[in-house]
Amino acid sequence: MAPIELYTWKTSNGRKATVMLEECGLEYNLHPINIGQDDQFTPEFIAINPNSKIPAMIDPDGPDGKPYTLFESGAMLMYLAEKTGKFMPQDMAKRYQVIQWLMFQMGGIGPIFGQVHHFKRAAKEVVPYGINRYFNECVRLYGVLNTHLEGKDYLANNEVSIADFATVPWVFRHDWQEVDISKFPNVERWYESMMDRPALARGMELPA
Ligand SMILES: N[C@@H](CCC(=O)N[C@@H](CS)C(=O)NCC(=O)O)C(=O)O
Repeated sequence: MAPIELYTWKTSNGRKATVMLEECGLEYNLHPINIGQDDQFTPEFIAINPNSKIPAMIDPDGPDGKPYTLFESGAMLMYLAEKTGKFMPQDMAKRYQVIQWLMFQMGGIGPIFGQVHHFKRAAKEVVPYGINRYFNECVRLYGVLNTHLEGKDYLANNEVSIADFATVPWVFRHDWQEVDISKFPNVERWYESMMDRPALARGMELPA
C-alpha cells in the first residue's frame, strides 16, 4: 500500500488526521501547510483543497486503485475508517452512533471552539459579545459531552471510534478556551484515557 500524502498543520483539525493515521498504523508522508504563512492559498494546495483549509490528503491507492483526493477532516476520518475497516462499526445502528457524534464535533464543537480560540486569542480587538456568545456555547457543549460520557469510556457504542479521535484534539485546547476541565469530570476522565493511547499521543504531536 503506497503511503497516504497528508497536507496538514498543527491545529485541532489537522491533528485529527495524524491521530487517525497513527491509530490505523497507515504509512503517510506529511506535507506541512503553514497556515500562518498562507501556504493554504497557493495554487498547488488549492488544487488539492479548493476551500484552502487543512487537513487534506491524497490516497495513491484510492477506490478502483486510482489516486483519490479528499478534504474535510470528518470525511477523511470516515474514508480511512472504511479503507482500513477500523474505528467505525459495520452494523448500521452502531455506525450511525459514530457518525452522529462525529457530526456533533464537525458541526458543533469544531466551529464553536474555533470561534472561542479566535475571539479569546487572535482577534485584534476585544469583542465581549463574540467572546461571551462562543464561550457560553462552548461550555454548554462541554456539559453535553459530560452528561453523555457518564458511565461511558467512549463517545459511541462504548468502543473507540473516529468520533473520539475527532473530538480529542479540540478538548486538548481546553486551556486556550479557558475552560476548567475538572468541572466536567466525565470529559476529563475520557480525555485522559484517550491521551494515554500511544498512537493517539503520537498523532497529537504531529506535525510539530
Ligand atoms: N471543516 C473543516 C475545517 C478546516 C479548518 O478550518 N482548518 C483550519 C485550521 S484548523 C484552516 O485551515 N485555517 C486556515 C484558514 O482559514 O485560512 C475540516 O474539518 O477539515
